[in-house]
Amino acid sequence: RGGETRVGVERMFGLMDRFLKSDPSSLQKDILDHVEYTVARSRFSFDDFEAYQALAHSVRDRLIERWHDTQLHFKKKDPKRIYFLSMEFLMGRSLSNSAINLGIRDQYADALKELGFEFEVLAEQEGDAALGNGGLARLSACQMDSLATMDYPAWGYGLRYQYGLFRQVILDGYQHEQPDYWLNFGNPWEIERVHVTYPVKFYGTVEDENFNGGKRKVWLPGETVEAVAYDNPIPGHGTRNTITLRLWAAKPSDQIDMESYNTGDYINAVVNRQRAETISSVLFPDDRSYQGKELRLKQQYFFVSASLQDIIRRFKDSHSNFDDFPEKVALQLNDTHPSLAIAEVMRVLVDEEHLGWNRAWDIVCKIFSFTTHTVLPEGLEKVPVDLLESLLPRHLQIIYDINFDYIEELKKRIGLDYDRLSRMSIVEDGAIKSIRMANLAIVCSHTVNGVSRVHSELLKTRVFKDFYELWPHKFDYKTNGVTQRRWIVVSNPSLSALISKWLGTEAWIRDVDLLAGLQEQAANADLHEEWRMVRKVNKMRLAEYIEAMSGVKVSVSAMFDVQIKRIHEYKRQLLNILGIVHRYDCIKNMEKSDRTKVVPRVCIIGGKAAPGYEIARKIIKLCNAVAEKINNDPDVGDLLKLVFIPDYNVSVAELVIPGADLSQHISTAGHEASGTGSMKFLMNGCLLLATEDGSTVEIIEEIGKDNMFLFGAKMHEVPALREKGPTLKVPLQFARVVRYVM
Ligand code: GL7
Repeated sequence: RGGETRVGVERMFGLMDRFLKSDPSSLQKDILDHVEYTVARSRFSFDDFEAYQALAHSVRDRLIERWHDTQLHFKKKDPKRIYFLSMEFLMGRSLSNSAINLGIRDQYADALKELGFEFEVLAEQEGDAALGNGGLARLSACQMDSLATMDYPAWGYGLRYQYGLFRQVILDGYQHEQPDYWLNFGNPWEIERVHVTYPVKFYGTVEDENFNGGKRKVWLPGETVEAVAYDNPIPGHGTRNTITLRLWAAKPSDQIDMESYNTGDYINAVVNRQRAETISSVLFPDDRSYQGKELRLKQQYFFVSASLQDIIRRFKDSHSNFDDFPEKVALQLNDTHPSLAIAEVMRVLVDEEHLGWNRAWDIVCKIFSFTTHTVLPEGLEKVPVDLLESLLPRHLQIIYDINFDYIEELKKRIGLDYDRLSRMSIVEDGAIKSIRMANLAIVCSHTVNGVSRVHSELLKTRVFKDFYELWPHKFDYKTNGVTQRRWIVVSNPSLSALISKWLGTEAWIRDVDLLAGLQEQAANADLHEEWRMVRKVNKMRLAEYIEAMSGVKVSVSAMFDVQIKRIHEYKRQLLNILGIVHRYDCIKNMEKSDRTKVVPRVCIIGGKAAPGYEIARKIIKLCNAVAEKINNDPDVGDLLKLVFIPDYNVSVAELVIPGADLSQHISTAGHEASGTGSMKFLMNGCLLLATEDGSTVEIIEEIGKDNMFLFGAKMHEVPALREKGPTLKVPLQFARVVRYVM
């Protein structure tokens, strides 16, 4: 914990004097200078997008100032650093978040007004940074914000994909994917570090070499690619602590393949070099499994190797003895995706730093901790041995050696229980011999955490039962959270102002527990009235968006019933749609006089299906078909509408969540490791319709069963229900759906 950061960074170097000024006329000058010198437009004629670019650069200047101060401070203090390794970060837009965390959003808004621009309008010019799939990736982004705000000396490491998560276009009700080349218009929030580059090696062979009278392994790689750092400063709120999200891009290495140049095949040589860039070109769009793809493995090693070279270089800048490494370095593995880092640290310490296996192993066991985000054993990553052997031959040897020592140790602890030994082995001897990345991560980490209490119970009793029995002390849980800065302050400014007014402080923006103070006013009619007004305005904004995106006019006095998340069978959008069909059916069969009792409802569904996930794609088509039918039935009118919001992403969530009355989190109990959407809706005063799954269990404890609509089977009831199979009613329901849709 960098507890002293705030005070420290501020006092150091008398920095207050160096702040760029933030009064409206300084800001205006700044923006206009950027229009002229950065965007290269005339300061007398520029459009909204150019104004956004200039504004973003002006905010970025202020970020950079604090960011440099933070680096200097930590360099001097040399605290233990947290390194958060994640393949995915769903950052969304940065402008509002940065300006708010810097405490100068309102000053900018004033400055812009005089120039004839509106802050919010410019903020919407920014595209989303969608370098991730779903909850796991957005969690990483929220964690970066919190680490900065809470003054941790933390670094995030990831990949700078050129194509983020695909754009979803709906044609004739079907999902179509379009590439998201998000860097097309530049990215003012990143700083390219042309001098922070590392070679990353692949393929080749491992040879034995004579060394100190013995033998040692030497990896002779077959391909080298350069990793270039792109830094994204992440400002904390109410602190000068501004941490770094360092993303790696692949570039061709400078090491020239003389062979091809000499043979005169210049064009092919250049084209081959250029292929290196494909490593960081595209994010895999499946949100759960990546089994057996070479490019995916390459991406994993590429980012792990570059990050570790960077981390070790930073450590060696001020330390000469690796025994201090665990005092200065904590490596958090965000799911199994970065777990090659374990083998890589061993390789560097043994092969390059010549520490000796036992000493290196001792260090490795102290530095890694592992967060798992999965419930299902089939969701656990496995890497085919053949693939690893060809791409990273030395790492495979190291993993085998780790496994050998570990299994020997295990035999001493549990005896010759071969079934259990084979379940716990890092190497799986199946039809396709594979490395179980989760087993590797558990064996080598000092802490393994689940992401909610029930998730952790599932890990202990099912998914990792064998490991829990062996090392109960390693297992822990950290229930997911979301940052109120993004999910209230940025996305719902009117609610934010209301909360600060009624609490009489803005301190809740840093300390979310203070929101509980509103309980004292729970019965206050004025607060209710203001709250309703805020909701209404947000609903109007959302209704406009719905009309613009889908052409459907919705009434803001209807209840907005929302389910937005990745499309998955276990998340049960299908059940929601069947429920909507049933509601439609009821309304149609109702006496006219009874219809007055129906609460008008706008059902909103949004989410992307993984491109290869056929059933999920069909659920989208079904939703659109049902919507078509219902929305065009004048007999039902405003009593029921269904809208599929296309291209769900962080910015769409920021718009939809503040306008929701009811939100659905209805996964089959025992399937959602945590779920974080529910927390975002809850913070915005939305009611939840939920199953007892993941973090909902803890939400129930916090807010009480009476304050939410609990729904569906409990976890322990699910197996018996599955056993029983479908009841007779189900085919009838389907028959109805088919009748309505066709
Ligand atoms: C997930 C879980 O499914 C989700 O329940 C959890 O909230 C999230 C963050 O911990 O991680 N695991 C996963 O692979 N994805 C998730 O969203 C994509």
